Amino acid sequence: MPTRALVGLGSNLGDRCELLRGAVDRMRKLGTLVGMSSLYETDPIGGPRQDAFLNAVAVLDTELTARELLDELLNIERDLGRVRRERWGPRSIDLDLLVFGDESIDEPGLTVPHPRLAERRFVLEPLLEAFPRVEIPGVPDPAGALSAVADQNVRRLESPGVRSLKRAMWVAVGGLLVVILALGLLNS
Ligand code: A4P
Ligand code: MG
Repeated sequence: MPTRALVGLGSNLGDRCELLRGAVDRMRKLGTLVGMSSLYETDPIGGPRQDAFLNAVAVLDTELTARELLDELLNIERDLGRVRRERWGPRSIDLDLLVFGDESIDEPGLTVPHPRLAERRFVLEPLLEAFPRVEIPGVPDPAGALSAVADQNVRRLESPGVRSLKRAMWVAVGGLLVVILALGLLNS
């Protein structure tokens, strides 16, 4: 029986989009990817002055244990060239195990649910988009927690697919208006 895991992805160094894509591709080998939020551009929380992050949340059904999954996520970070300098400093890729089924774990090197997730809009907003009915041990009201951090700045980015669909729609609407206008002129 697989466990549903929520994984937070973040990047504010290098080609952020490509790094997140690389991480998601590698995560497909760890189970079944059953959901993915949009990408969010987010103001950095904590740490030194640094560039904006791209954040997202993935929903993964996995047969791994929480410890095995975290080890694999740390391997992916290494694979993608993550270098650890200062805490909360800029990073090419950060993969956090946010939630692991209904498990509460507090061991050396592994705390689940992620201890700071309820204070962070860059986590809660994509998480609730990817898995609206999520139940988080210790966070009885995730939507309420999200309202409490509404002052943190995050911006949902449209996927290229949605963007080109909208562009095509506007072109079609524009074309229709031109035809209606031309018919009106012909009839007058
Ligand atoms: N670790 C323990 N539990 C976990 C878990 N559930 N998931 C250990 C992931 N790692 C876990 O992590 C340090 C160690 O935490 C790991 O070796 C693992 O054994 P790290 O990634 O090296 O250090 P870090 O990320 O700098 O520290 P920390 O405290 O995990 O930072 P956070 O809380 O992840 O915050 N602002 C925006 N807008 N977007 C961001 O993505 N990220 C951070 C980092 C700060 N501000 C941000 C963002
Ligand atoms: Mg981390």
